[in-house]
Amino acid sequence: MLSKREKDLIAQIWGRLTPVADDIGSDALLRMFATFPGTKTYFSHLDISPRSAHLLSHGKKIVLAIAEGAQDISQLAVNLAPLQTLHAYQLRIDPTNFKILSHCVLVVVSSMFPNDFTPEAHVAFDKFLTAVALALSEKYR
Ligand code: HNI
Repeated sequence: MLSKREKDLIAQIWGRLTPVADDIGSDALLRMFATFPGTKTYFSHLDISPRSAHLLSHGKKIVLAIAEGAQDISQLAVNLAPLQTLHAYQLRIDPTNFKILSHCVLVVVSSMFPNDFTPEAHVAFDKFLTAVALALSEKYR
C-alpha cells in the first residue's frame, strides 16, 4: 500500500523519466536479457542488440505503459487490463518475468537518476513496480 507521499513522489519522478523512456526501457531489457538469458526467447522475432531500433521502441512502450499506470495507482489493474490479457493469453509470458523486468527498471532508474533515488524514493518505486508486476500477473489464475 502506497502512502499519499509515496504516490506523489512516484508521479513526480515519472514526469522526468518519460522523456528518456526509450533509454530506460532498452537498458532495462538488456539487463533482463543479460541476467536471465531465457527471457530472450520471447523476443526471437526482434533485433535485441544494444541500441537497436526494436529494442529502443519496445523499451519505450514498456516504460510509457508503466508511467501511465503511475498516473492513477488505485486503478492500476483496470488500466493495465489490456496488457494483462496480451501477456497472459497471447504472448504467454511466464509471470515470474514481470518481477525480473520490474527489478531491472528499478536498477536503471537508480543508476540514471542517482540524486533523486533517495531511500524514500527507492521504497516508493519498489512498491509501485511490485504492484505493476502483480497487476500483470492477475490473469494467470
Ligand atoms: Ni511486455 C509487448 C508492457 C513485461 C514480453 N509489453 C508489450 C507492450 C507493452 C508491454 C506496452 C506493447 C503492447 C502493444 O504493442 O500493444 N511488458 C510491459 C510491461 C511489463 C512487461 C509494463 C512489466 C514490467 N513483457 C514483459 C516481460 C516480457 C515481455 C517480462 C518477457 C520476458 N511484451 C513482451 C513481448 C511483447 C510485449 C514478447 C511483444 C513484442 C512485439 O513487438 O512483438
